[in-house]
Amino acid sequence: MSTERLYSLRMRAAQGGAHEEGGLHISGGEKLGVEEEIETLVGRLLDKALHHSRGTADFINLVIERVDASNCSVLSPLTVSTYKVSDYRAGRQKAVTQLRELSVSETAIMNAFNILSSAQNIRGAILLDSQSGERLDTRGDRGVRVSRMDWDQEQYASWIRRHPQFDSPRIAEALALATKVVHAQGTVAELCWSDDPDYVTGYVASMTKGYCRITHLKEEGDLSGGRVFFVSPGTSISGYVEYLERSLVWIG
Ligand code: PML
Ligand code: MG
Ligand code: MG
Repeated sequence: MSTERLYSLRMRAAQGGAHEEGGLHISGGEKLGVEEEIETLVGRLLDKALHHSRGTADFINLVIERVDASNCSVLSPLTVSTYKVSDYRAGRQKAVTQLRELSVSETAIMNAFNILSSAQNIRGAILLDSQSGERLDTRGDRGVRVSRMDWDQEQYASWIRRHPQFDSPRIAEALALATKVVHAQGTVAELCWSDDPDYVTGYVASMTKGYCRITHLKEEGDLSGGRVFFVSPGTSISGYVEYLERSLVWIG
């Protein structure tokens, strides 16, 4: 675990100009690393931005910020399970059942599916009240960008040795994000599927059920996707967003 001269790296890439000028969101990524790792991490983020199934980026925003390494928490990755389903309809039904079991209301579930299946250009997460289903953030297409979390590299190597079937940067990144999100005070569950047209597996994450992958949550070729966080009624949204965007979390 790195404790000195630690940097947060945040990338977002778009096509057709910057996101704020109407460009199409291509990809985003976040990493933590010490000074000597920055070049490598920047390389990985640029590679992700420039070789993407959503298109070729012509706008890349990369922010590298020194962060206070003394103030961090360490979270164990959520337990991962995979539900194999034959198509996205069965997958969505599975996700609905899980969200119901987590006491997310029918309205909130319906709103989440409507948002994710029509969203083609949201780069962060949408916050929904887990009971009323109302949208709680005021970020528009920007959404809430969870950052300042990453795997401890040694812990990741050991985790992968125990879970070789999950050896992919995409799963590593999504699991790190979901682990941070689920530990935020106020999170009831997260529902996610990728906005990449060639990746149809998504997940429902929660404290009680862990990270439950569902092999189909959309059809191949579909550009829709993103993340919805279901939040308990009465949660302070400014504190919630502050934790997701600013607090430092090592996964391991
Ligand atoms: C993404 O690609 O942005 C999200 C991927 C979510 C699912 C990853 C997995 O297969 O567990
Ligand atoms: Mg993404
Ligand atoms: Mg994506």
